[in-house]
Amino acid sequence: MASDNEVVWVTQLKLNNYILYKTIESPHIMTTPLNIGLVGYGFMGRTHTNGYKRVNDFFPEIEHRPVLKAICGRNKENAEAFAKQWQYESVETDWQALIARDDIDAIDICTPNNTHAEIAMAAAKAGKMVLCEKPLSMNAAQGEEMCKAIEEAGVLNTVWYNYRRVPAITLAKQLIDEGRLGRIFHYRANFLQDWTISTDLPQGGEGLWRLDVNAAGSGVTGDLLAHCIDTALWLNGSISDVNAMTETFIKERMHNLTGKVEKVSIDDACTFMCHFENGSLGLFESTRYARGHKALYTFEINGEHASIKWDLHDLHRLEYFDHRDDSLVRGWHDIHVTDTDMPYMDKWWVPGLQIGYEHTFVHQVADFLKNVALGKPTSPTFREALETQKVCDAVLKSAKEKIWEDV
Ligand code: SOE
Repeated sequence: MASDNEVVWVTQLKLNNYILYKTIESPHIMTTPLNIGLVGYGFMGRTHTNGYKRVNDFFPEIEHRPVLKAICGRNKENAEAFAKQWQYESVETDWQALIARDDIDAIDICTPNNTHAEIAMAAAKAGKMVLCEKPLSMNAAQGEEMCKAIEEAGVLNTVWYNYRRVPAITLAKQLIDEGRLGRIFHYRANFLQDWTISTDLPQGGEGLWRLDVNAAGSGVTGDLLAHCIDTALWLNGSISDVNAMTETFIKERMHNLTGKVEKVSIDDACTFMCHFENGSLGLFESTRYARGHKALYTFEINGEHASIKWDLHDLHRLEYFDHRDDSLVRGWHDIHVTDTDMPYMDKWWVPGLQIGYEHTFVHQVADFLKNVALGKPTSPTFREALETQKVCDAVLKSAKEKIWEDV
């Protein structure tokens, strides 16, 4: 057994593209603790915490080791239950008290969107590193304030657009950057869900704040299309202008916080088209009313030489068609992104064995920690995530005013 200060090194022997894992005990390798204070114990609190817990096991070369110092949530009982389940050392019920603590290095924000700005700016002012769940802010103006605060304080930061770190998507980025697709003509993305179709579903409060415009800022635009936009900006560059339509299918819902039936002001569905600055055309659709779809995030990119397709329900595969292939075998290649030369995959199992959704958060923690050692922020930074916010604002304005809107 390795002692606390020892790390079990995993060495890899590469044989015919097949990796054999051999576990040996290393001499004492000291890691530097990085004390995490996480605000919010919901779904995202769990995904991030899992990332912190797993990262050093699978990325043993990383110098920093996240320590689950404190979980913060308004409901003491829930926060304590979360601390017990996930092994946080302490509990806070006031995020300001958390930020005031000297033993916290990084604040991770997993609370509803309307609280991101206040917590992030206070954390930056106190000199803490800030990791913020997506979307960055309620709107671009608020996002700009957040960027200024972070930059003025000079603290390390990142925004959790986790899908960038699905190995198949990272591979797509690599193929595009290598120029394999040639000139890009089309970018198409969807994010379809069906969980808000019932008229009985209330809005507001824990779990359902995504339906409350005062907590979420917008509906599917900020929640789901924001993911599609972040990936698109990363893979295909800036968007110059948009033309959108939105719909709110269920106009009133009981509000959990007031107990009254109130107007629903979020967008239940949003479709937009756009021009990218590289000359390609974009088409995006998102809804929570696509019966049968739980989290169908897909995109397709069509270039002069080749096309790429990806689907979250099959996230470890990348579909690739290259017109330059010999015509007798030309067709869609189904790349099973599990070989050890694929992004991040040398850290996991043997070729053919895939990883999933939770690993994207482990990867983001790993990249964040590597950059902490270098003193660099991690992409997407607050400033980069602000670009997504600007597109969301333009989309919502275009839909409201029925016009083309510049980003
Ligand atoms: C909404 O249902 C949601 O949980 C989003 O908030 C996440 O960002 C997305 O990844 C999955 O769907």
